[in-house]
Amino acid sequence: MSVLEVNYDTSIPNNVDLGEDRKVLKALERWHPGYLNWWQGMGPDGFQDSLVYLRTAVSVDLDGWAKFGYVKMPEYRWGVLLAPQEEGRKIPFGDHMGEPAWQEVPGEYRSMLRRLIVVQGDTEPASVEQQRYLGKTAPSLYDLRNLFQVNVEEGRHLWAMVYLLQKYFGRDGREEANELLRRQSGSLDSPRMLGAFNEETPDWVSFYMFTFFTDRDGKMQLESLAQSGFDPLSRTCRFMLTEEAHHMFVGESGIMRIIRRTAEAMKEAGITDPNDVEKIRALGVIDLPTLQKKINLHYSLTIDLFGSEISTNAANYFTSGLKGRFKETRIDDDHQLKSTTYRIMKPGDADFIMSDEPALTTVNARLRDDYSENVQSCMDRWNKTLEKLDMDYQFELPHLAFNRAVGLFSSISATPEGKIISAEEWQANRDTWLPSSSDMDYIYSLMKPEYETGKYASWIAPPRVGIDNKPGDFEYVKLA
Ligand code: BYC
Ligand code: FE
Ligand code: FE
Repeated sequence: MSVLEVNYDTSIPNNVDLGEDRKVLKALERWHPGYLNWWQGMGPDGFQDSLVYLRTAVSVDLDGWAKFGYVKMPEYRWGVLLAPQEEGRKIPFGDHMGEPAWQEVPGEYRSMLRRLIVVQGDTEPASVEQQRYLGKTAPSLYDLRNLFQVNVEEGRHLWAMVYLLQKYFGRDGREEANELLRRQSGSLDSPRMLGAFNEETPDWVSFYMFTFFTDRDGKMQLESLAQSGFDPLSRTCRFMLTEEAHHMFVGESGIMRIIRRTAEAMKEAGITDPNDVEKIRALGVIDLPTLQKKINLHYSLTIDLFGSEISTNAANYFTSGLKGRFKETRIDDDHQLKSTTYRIMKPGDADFIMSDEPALTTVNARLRDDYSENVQSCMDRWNKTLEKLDMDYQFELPHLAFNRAVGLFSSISATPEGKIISAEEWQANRDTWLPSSSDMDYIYSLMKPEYETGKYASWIAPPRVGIDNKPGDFEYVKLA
């Protein structure tokens, strides 16, 4: 069997020789019932007996790694899949740069490494919990299938981190693995670890925004962890990234389809002003200003996930070789950052100032900037589409300082345009910048399920191509 193939003979599909690693296999088998219990209790509400046309990873060979077929979600084969080991891989940055990548946990960094793996692991089930009720209001079977694909893969991402904890961290790894099933998104006494993962994802616009913005934070963080000197983490993250692409596609194309549908309905009704919210809503579609408010919300929540702009945690992760920068190996510098600087924006007395800070303590800010650049280029595509559709409207990312709860900007109030204002003024204008309860009520009023094969809810256009090249009237989910 090629090293790229996945072994489906053990109870847990894997390409890490679990069949030979009885101790770890046993530990994972002991964790498995709790996971299934969590999936049934906190995963998609209903639909557990439906047949969903899902992809399952059967190989880590990037040409043809997945196979498609109807699966009942609880029977999905969640597996442990690592990208192939790179012969002679060296630690690419930090104090240990140039040394052979670690195949075992470096003792001196054990707790830092465990913390990173736990934080990463915590977000995966959190997102499934946040998306739990969306199936009830899916705009089509195609979208329902995409939701469930994302959900089972986030479940697999949890497995990926739990494997590292069980294999490399002994008893405390096992305890952490159990805790990952105990914390719950939005819970008052044991919430998920990071802010955005305790927010609600109450409707499909939120879902597309979440997969567009927040799964993209996932991509950026996984890219930096894929640089890790701890080779098993690097390999795990590299394979997770292949799945992540689809999650972001679901978000980006979802918003694009909403835009298309809105433009089409406006044209039919002869409405030319995108800000004529009332008339547009009367058509049963989502107006662009409301989408802009959703962008403001999800972007600001997601950039909080990068941590403080100036962070000694981040510097320590970097120096110890555990977490690198985006595309670390392609950056042309010393990869040690002992004497270089990075320019960041900071709040000044009345305005913002640019400041050169040590590059080492600003790696969070740099990753966030790389993220923002990526988001902007995708948003440019939405804006191009708006132009082509003759819509007199362009989306804009809000200023970095807008609506922040983490980092340098969290102590000030700023408008989306980046004007510093008083907290009172901010509150008084909140509903013009962020979705108000009536905006949310309107969106929610549109959330009626459309389960008929090949049909789509009134507020969203059909996709241009199906999943796995299936035709438009393909039955992506056979409801039980
Ligand atoms: N909320 O030095 P600081 C994904 C804490 S998404 C709450 O500023 P640091 C996915 C921080 O933990 C990717 N707490 O930041 C997407 C620290 O606490 P301690 C997930 C926060 O540590 C969609 C303190 O504040 N992966 O995969 O440099 C669907 C000071 O921290 C927050 C990762 O994040 C917050 N927003 O960086 C499914 C990668 N921000 O330690 C999945 C792993 C900070 O003092 N994690 N804090 O108690 C990391 O690299 C880092 O933990 C962070 C924070 C980048 C998150
Ligand atoms: Fe994930
Ligand atoms: Fe994801």
